[in-house]
Amino acid sequence: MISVKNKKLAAWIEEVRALCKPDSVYLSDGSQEEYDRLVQEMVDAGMATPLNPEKRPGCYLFRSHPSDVARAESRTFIASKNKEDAGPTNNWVDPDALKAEMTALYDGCMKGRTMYVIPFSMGPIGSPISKIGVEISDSPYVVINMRIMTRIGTAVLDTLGEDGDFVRCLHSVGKPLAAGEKDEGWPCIPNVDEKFISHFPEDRMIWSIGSGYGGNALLGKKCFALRIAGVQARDEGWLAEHMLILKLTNIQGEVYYVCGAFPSACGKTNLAMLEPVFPGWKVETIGDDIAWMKFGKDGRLYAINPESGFFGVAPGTSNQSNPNAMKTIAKNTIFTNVGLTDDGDVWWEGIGTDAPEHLIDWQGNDWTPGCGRPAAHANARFTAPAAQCPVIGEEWEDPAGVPISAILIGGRRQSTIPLVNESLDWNHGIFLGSIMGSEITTADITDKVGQVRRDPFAMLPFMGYHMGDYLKHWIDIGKKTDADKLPKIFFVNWFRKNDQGKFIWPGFGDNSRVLKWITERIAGKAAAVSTPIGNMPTADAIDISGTNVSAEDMAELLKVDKDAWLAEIESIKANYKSYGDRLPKELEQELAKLEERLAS
Ligand code: TSX
Ligand code: MN
Repeated sequence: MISVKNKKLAAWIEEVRALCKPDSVYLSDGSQEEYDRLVQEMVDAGMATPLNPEKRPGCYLFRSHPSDVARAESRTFIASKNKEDAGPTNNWVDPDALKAEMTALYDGCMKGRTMYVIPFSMGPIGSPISKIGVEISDSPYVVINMRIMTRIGTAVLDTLGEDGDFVRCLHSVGKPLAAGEKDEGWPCIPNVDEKFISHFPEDRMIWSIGSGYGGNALLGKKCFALRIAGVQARDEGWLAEHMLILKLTNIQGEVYYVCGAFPSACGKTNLAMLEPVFPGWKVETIGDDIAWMKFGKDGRLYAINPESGFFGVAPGTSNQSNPNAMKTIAKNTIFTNVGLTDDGDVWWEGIGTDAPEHLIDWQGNDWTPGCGRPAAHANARFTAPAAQCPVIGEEWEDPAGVPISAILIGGRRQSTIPLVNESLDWNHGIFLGSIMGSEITTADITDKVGQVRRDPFAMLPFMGYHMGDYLKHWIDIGKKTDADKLPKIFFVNWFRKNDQGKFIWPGFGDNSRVLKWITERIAGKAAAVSTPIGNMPTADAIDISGTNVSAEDMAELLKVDKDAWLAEIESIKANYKSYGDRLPKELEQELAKLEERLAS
C-alpha cells in the first residue's frame, strides 16, 4: 500500500485501484534509477529495443500496434454537462452516461498489471503559471514518456501538499492479463471504436482507455495542457494555446519572444529551432508545441512552455530541415515506429541519408528500399528532453515565463494567403486566427481535397469547449490590458505555390527573413503597405538576397488577390454559421469590415 499525504489523491488512488484491480500499485518518484529500471523491464519483456550505444546512447525503440499509431480524433470526447458547451467542432457525450459506460470498461482492466501513479507538473514546478496533474496508468511506456515530456515525481507531490488540487488523468491500455499471460507486443484495444479519450471539463478530469499512443495516452499534453487547461484558462482569464515559443535575438542584441500557432504538418518544431540566415541573428527554442500565457504585473502576456520535452514527428526530420532537432535526439531519446537499421540506429523517410540496403520496418518486418512500404510510420515519433536541444533558450524554465511581442498564425495554403500580413489590431488578429486553416490533402476525405479546413488558432482538434466561446475569450483577453502591451498578430504562409505547383517560398531557415520584418514592425522601424486584408511588407521590405526568389515570386507572395478573397469570404461565412449565436459579434464585424475594404 502506498501512502501519499494529499487526501484527495490518496482517496482517488484507492478508488481507481478498487475499480481497475491491478496486481500492484506503484508511486513514481521520477528518478533516473526508476526510468532505467522500467526501460530494462520493457527490454526484458521484448517491448523495447535498445539502440546501438555507440550511435544512439541511451536510446530505445518501441513499435506500437499497427492500429494504435495516432491520436484517435473520432474517439475523443468532450463530456460537458450541456451539449451546447462542447460546440459544433467536438464529439459530445453526456458525462453521466459516459462515466457509466467507461466505469464498466475500467472494471478489472488492469488485472495482471502494475498501476503506476505519476504526479506531474505542467510547467516548471512551483511556477505561478504551472498546474499539477496526476496520471494513473497501467503502461510503463507512459511513465517513461511522461518523465521526458513533463516534470514528474516526488517534487510534484511535495508542491501539491496535503490539500492541493490536481487534474485527474486516468489511463489504461485496456488489456488485462490473465494469470500467467504475457503481453505479445504492444498492448491496446485494437478496434478504434472501442477506444475512448474522454474529457470532463467541469470535473477537470480525463479518462482514456484502449490506446497507448501519444496524445491518447500521455495525458499531460493535448488532453490536459490544451483541452482541460483551455477551460481553466477561459475561467481564470489566461490562454492555453497550441503554439511554439521562440526567442529571436537580432544582431543588435535585441530580444523578441514570439509565439506561433500552426496546424499539424506545418513544421512547428522546425520553426521553433530555426537557424536564421542572417549573420549575428539567433533563434532559440522555448517550446515547440504548447504555450500557456498569463498577464504579468506590467500588463504584458508572459508565456511558459508547460512541457519539458519534444514529442516530434520523425519522418521529414533531417539535418537539412531541422539540424537542431537531429542533435536533440542524438541520445536519451525514445523512438516509436521508426525503422531500425542493421547497425542498431534509426532511419526514416526524409532523414536525409540514403536508405540502407536492409532494415527492420516499424512493424518489425524486413524492409528493403523499393519494397513498396514505408520504413517508418508517417506519424512515427521521437520523445526527447528539451534540455538536450542545442539552441534551448536559457530562460526556457523561467517560472515567470517570457514576455510575448508577437503571435504568428498560419496554415498550409497554396494560394490566397500571402507570405506575411500584419493584423490591424487585436480583434482583427483574432479574426485572422479564426479563419486560418490548411487545404485538405489526405485522401480520406477525397471529395474535399483542396478545400480549406478551418482550424482556428490550430486548436480544432484540441478544443475543450465551444469554439465560438473560445474566440470570444480571445477577444476578451484583449480588453484586459492596454492595446500597446498586447502582442502583435501576424498571419504567415510558408506554403504558397505557383501555377506549376512548385513552392515559391524557400521556407525553413529562410523564414527568418519574414521574422526579421516582423521584429522591425514591432520596433516601428519597417514601413508597411496598408491593404484591405492588413498591413503588408513593401515590395523590397523582405530581404531576399542570396535566395532564388525572383521579384515576380515576391510580388505573387505579397499580392492581395481580391477575387480569391471574395471567395474566401463566402467560405468564412459558411464556417461562421456553424458557431450559431456563439460567434462573437466582434468577428462578424471584422468580416463585414473586410468585405467593405475589399469593395472600396
Ligand atoms: O517545416 C517546414 N517549414 C518551416 C520551417 C521552419 N516545412 C516542412 C513542412 C512539413 C513539416 C516546409 N515545407 C516549409 C517550412 O517553411 N516550407 C515547405 C515547402 C517547401 C519544401 C521544399 C522546398 C521549399 C519549400 N525546397 C526544396 O525542396 C529545395
Ligand atoms: Mn501539436
